[in-house]
Amino acid sequence: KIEGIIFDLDGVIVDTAVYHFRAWKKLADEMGFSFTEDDNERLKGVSRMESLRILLEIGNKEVSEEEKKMLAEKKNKIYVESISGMGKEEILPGVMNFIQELKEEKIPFSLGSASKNAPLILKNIGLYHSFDAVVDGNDVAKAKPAPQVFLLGAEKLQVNPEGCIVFEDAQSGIEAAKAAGMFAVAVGEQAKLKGADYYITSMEHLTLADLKKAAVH
Ligand code: B16
Ligand code: MG
Repeated sequence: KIEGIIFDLDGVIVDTAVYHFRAWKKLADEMGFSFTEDDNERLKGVSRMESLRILLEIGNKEVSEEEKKMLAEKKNKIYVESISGMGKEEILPGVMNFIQELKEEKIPFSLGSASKNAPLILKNIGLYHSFDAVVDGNDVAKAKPAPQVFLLGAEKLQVNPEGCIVFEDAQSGIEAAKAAGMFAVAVGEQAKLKGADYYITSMEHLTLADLKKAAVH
């Protein structure tokens, strides 16, 4: 039985990955190394500081702790500016219909995002109050692939982890969902996402009936 649903934010509800990518790329450009969209795959679902660590590794740069802090702040400023103009129109296709179905069937749902900017984004797209609970990068000490972010979501929804279905677009997130003992739905290119229980290319055309069938196995 489906007790609750947990959505990742970036890449599932909205496509902010492209904004993250542009902001990190700007930093890389300024530091004089290339950073590609393929490189960016490694940053999806990963916390801000860990993303920076990976970026610096790609660029083969060693910087002081202080400089790291500065770089992370700089990236976030660029990022926050780019998401400030976001609105409802950026909600990905299929999301609103699916949420509507959940509401009709009284299945509670929460957000499970690594982003400290998640509340801001949800408010910008007008969905903050639709969620029964929001867990984001401000609430957890251990980022994905640690299960904490999703376990806290189940707790807040007052449901069992085994009854939860997680929608994720990142490898780290799928690993986190599996570590939490949940059913993991990968959203995106199947070849890039390993170990999920069910694969969809996007939220478009997804119905609760399909999901129920898939989750029974
Ligand atoms: P922030 P998600 C993640 O969100 C992004 O996928 C990841 O690229 C980003 O580094 C992370 O949030 C932290 O974001 O810098 O805004 O705190 O996919 O878990 O919703
Ligand atoms: Mg994501």
